[in-house]
Amino acid sequence: MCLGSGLWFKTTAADSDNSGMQPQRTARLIDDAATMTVPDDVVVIVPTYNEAENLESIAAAVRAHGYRLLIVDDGSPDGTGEIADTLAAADEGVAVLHRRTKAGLGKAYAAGFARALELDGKVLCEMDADFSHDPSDLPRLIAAIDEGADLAIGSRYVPGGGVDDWPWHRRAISSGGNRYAALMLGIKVKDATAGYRAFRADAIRRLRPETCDASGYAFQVEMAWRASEAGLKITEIPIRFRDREAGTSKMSTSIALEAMALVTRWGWQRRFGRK
Ligand SMILES: Nc1nc2c(ncn2[C@@H]2O[C@H](COP(=O)(O)OP(=O)(O)O)[C@@H](O)[C@H]2O)c(=O)[nH]1
Ligand SMILES: [Mg+2]
Repeated sequence: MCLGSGLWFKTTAADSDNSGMQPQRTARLIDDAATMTVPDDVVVIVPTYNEAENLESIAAAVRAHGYRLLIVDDGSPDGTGEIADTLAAADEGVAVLHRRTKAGLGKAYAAGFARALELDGKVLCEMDADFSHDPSDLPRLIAAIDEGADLAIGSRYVPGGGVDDWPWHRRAISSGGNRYAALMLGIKVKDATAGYRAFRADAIRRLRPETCDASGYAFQVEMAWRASEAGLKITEIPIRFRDREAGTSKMSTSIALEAMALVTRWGWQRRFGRK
């Protein structure tokens, strides 16, 4: 495990602008509540496994907003980790967490959250590397945190949200998984499997993702469940989810089965009181 880049910068582009204009940070603190998130407070965590074709453009899209980027790569054999190191070397707003082997999306996020807290992120986002999550939706998720949410979920299943160009079997897994999770766990969230999220840092400290059971995509359900059990404020923001254009999906039968088995187990534990 090593970091591709050393220090994070703590100023925004506007802060270091010596053109005589008011720095953006100061202007916003005067205009808004003192708790208003500035771009440098945000760490967008992007897990990668074989995303060489997508990484440079997704990194550019995140950095264009001024948000910090943390790439969590699980030893991708296609050179994604090396691309991440090059990006981090050229930009101190980009960091890389290298993990030796592919251990699943959930474990990658748990490690990423721990690192993002060490880096003093105030709002921690989850986003896929493949443009299924449109980076231009990030400000809406972060605005929901500023408006009081502890967790903002980019949701496909609230009015205005949806899925474009997914094959029928992926739609079935996604909507069936959501309905099953709602039934077994009593979660009110409409899109509990969504992987596009923003968390207030305190919410992550409370939810302790490093103690989650799930290794794969069930991690998203587990975190939504924990958040709802903890009484955190969850806001769903409509998003259009698009199928990836480059690279291949890592969704597999074993990942779907892990999710199904875990949700079933949690549901039984919930009903019969064993934790
Ligand atoms: N680090 C890491 N990233 C992963 C792993 N599995 C998936 N990802 C990443 O998680 C994101 C979502 O995966 P993807 O294959 O697009 O899933 P799909 O959109 O459900 O088909 C992508 O950025 C992947 O590269 C993993 O085991 N480790
Ligand atoms: Mg994807």
